[in-house]
Amino acid sequence: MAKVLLVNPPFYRLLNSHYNANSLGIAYVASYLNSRGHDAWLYNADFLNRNSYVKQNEIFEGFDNYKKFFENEDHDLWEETVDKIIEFKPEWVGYTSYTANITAIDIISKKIRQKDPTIKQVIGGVHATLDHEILNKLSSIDYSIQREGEHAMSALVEGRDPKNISGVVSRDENKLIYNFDADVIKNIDSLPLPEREKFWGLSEDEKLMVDVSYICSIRGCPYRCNYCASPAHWKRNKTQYRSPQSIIDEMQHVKEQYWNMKKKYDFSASANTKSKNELIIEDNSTIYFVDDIFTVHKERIKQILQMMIDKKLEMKWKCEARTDHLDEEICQLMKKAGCIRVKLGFETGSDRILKIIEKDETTDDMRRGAKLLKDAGVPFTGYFMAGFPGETDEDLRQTIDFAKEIEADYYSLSILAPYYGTKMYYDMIDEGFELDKKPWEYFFHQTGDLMVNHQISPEVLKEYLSLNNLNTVRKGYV
Ligand code: B12
Ligand code: SF4
Repeated sequence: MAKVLLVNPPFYRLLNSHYNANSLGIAYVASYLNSRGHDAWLYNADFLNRNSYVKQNEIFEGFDNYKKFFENEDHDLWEETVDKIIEFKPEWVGYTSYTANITAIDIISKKIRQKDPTIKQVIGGVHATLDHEILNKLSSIDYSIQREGEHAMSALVEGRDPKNISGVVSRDENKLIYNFDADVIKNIDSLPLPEREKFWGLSEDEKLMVDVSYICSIRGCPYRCNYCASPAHWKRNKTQYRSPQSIIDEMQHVKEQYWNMKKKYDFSASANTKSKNELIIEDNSTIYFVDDIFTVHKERIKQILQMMIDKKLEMKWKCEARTDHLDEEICQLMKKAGCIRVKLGFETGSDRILKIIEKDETTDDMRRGAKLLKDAGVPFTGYFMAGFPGETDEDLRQTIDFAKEIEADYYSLSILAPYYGTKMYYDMIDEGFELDKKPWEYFFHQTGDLMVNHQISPEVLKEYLSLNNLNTVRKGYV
């Protein structure tokens, strides 16, 4: 039996906010390990014992303070994280990684190595999957795992030779040994439900503050938008779907096990919603389907929604979708089945830019989809971006007009950052942008630090950002 701690590194805390939700990637790896008799726990180093969240614009205004954490590797916050990990006495530590987390993982893993060199350290998740060379950059990490971690991590902790485990990158003297991506898990229904109990370092009261209502029903996305990391992370043609029955079972499980707990915390997590009570999202009493496009298969989604209604689940939920994967029947069923928010990536109001970013969707598709939701009475958040390569003032003006026209219930406005691993990232490097020289921790959008478009005039950009006066919210919650 191996003792394993799976860590979600600090991120929002460094921006003066926090995120208390259960991180599904490591929760799946933990439950799989536990089902095989190991002792795997989750440690969310981003957790904070308070219920105030800062607004989206405040998060990004705090970017300078955020940078300071990375300049001081001995900051108390890193020491606190390391102490919590050491206190667990793990044999194995596994970090989940978005690109923005890599420097934090480097700082933490080096300190762990110094304090106890016997602990084996592994990195998995999005960045580890996208960056085959990550072990060359993280000197204290022993193994990196590409794509799904359940099988590869259990093979590692069970002592199989890393050189022969699919998905594992290891070191041999001075070179790396690759084993390609982990084999795709074809039957995701067969996986145990994600871990929702073993939270390291939290008191019983604090455990009630972890939002365990996140559900993943699809692994992957069949589209190819060139600013998005999903196609490279999951591989478009390998998208896997859970059965409707297993999703309903998980919803029922969450409701019965966790929604009746005595809550000692104001669960209204949306920071900017006081004026519209009906739109407040409450942690731990709203299911969040984290799938890239929950509605991607029309017949499948209709079946799921009908089952939610027939089983009288009466649970609130939110999801991500595309406007071209909605129809009247789906929207009506969504409303009846308890949907309180659909997150829609409109990105731009310019059809020219939609083509350039290979969105495979038009503004007319978007108008149609937004109207279907409105007619059915399902609230939606509109996600927009500015600063695409080649975008002109005229394109951005079209975005501003379009954003107003569609009358979303909430808006999330970003300045584009080409994420590591996206087609756009490599195209920009080919064009001479030195994105590969930027610190990892800059790789999240909205700050403008990774802006690649210098032809948009400051006035129009300001006008776009002033849409902030519309109902903008903290990213992630709506
Ligand atoms: C939900 C979500 C969030 C939530 C996370 C909430 C939470 N507590 O989990 C919120 C809203 C907070 C969020 C925030 C951000 N997100 Co986000 N998010 C997602 C989303 C939609 C789903 C993630 C998920 O749960 N997947 C389901 C699980 C099962 O999959 P998984 O995490 O990949 O885990 C599997 C493997 O990767 C692997 N694995 C994962 N971790 C580990 C660890 C070990 C040790 C091992 C062995 C294996 C392993 O095994 C898992 C099971 O097979 C993805 C897109 C997507 N579909 O993946 C984007 C995505 C991960 N996010 C992204 C980004 C950019 C961000 C932000 C930077 C955005 C921002 N500006 O704020 C922040 C960063 C937050 C941070 N902590 O650093 C990008 C990452 C791109 C990149 N190169 O880093 C993605 C891919 C979106 C995209 N399409 O481009 N996000
Ligand atoms: S932006 Fe959405 S639709 Fe496009 S590839 Fe990414 S997840 Fe799929």
